[in-house]
This record gives sequence, C-alpha cells and structure tokens, in this order.
Amino acid sequence: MSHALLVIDVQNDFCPGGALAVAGGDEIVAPINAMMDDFDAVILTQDWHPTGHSSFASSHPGKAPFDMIQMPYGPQVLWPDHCVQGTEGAAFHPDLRSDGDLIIRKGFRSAIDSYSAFFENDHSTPTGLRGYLQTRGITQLTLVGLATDFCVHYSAVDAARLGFDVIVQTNACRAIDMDGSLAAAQQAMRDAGVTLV
Ligand code: VGL
Ligand code: ZN
Repeated sequence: MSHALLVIDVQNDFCPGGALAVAGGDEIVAPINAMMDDFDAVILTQDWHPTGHSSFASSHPGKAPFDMIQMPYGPQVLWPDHCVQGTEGAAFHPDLRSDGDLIIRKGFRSAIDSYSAFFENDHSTPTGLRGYLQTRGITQLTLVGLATDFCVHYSAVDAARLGFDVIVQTNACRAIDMDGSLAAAQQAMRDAGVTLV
C-alpha cells in the first residue's frame, strides 16, 4: 500500500503573470515542495497543448475566453491560449522541485481537452496514469496544485471512481472560481468520496 503525491499543473501559465493566471497560484509552490519527502512517490502533471488547441477561444471565431461551447464530447469552457508545448508558459514554476518520479502530460490532442490526469474530457480516453499507479502498488493519492475547480477536481473525482483513496490538500491548491465553479467542484469531490482537508 503506497501513497503518492499527485501535483497538478503547477506551471507558469497558471501562476501570476501567466496566460491563465490563478490568483495565488505561486503561493502553493513552497508547501508542495515541503510535502514531497513524505510520500512513496511524487507524480507531476503538465497541461501540454499544441498551438491552435480546440480549448483555446482563439481557435473559434467570434468566441471569447471563458465562453462555453458544445464539443462532440460535451460542454467545454474556452480558455485563453495557455500551456503551449515547449513554451515558457508550459514549464513548471521555476521553484517547483523537479525530482518527481513521473511527469504525465495531458491535453496534447488538438480535438479534445483533458482536465483529468486519468481521462481526457470524453471521460473515456485514458492517459495511462491508472496503469502506472496500479503496477507500482499505489492505492492512496494526495492531490495538490492548480486549479482546484478544474484539473484537481476532475483528477480527484476520476481517481475516486477508479477506487483510489483520495485526499485533496486544499491549502496547497488554488482555484479559478468562475460562476461558482469552486463550490460546485467541492461538492462533486465530496459526492465522489474524496476527502478534502
Ligand atoms: C486547467 C483550464 C484549462 C487546469 C487546464 O490545470 O486546471 N484549467 N487547462
Ligand atoms: Zn489547458
């Protein structure tokens, strides 16, 4: 029974000054670094979009960031261009410890977004993380990172549905919080059996 720390998307574009800045996003770097030694494994995720990704408002004429559209796989929020593969914005925050065991990249298919570290936004295309965790005997996960109401939320709910014991350490997360998305995410995580601390 191993316990992994899953560090979600602590990247420059989600920190102050970034393309999709989350308020206080940089405040969680030091607490996350300090937590890393307490786990059997440390896994980091990286939002990793090609230019012209379908989740970018700029890919949809007449649409603006934070508009909502229908995609073949369901509703999708449109975002400012962010975390483009290989750019400084997609890099981890420079102070984040980079000695984790695994980096898993997501959102690399143009036609589909991937908030969750486990499944893309169609809720069925796997990222491969489940198999990695299972083969390493990891059954417990503590999630931290950005953003509480999107990638942390979707990852936590998927992990709980897959049968992992899931804790979200909320003091090491920050939210985008648009239209009540933080409250809705907290409720959805609790309903899925995630422990919020
Ligand atoms: C995220 C919006 C778009 C996140 C990623 O990491 O929460 N949010 N892409
Ligand atoms: Zn993204």
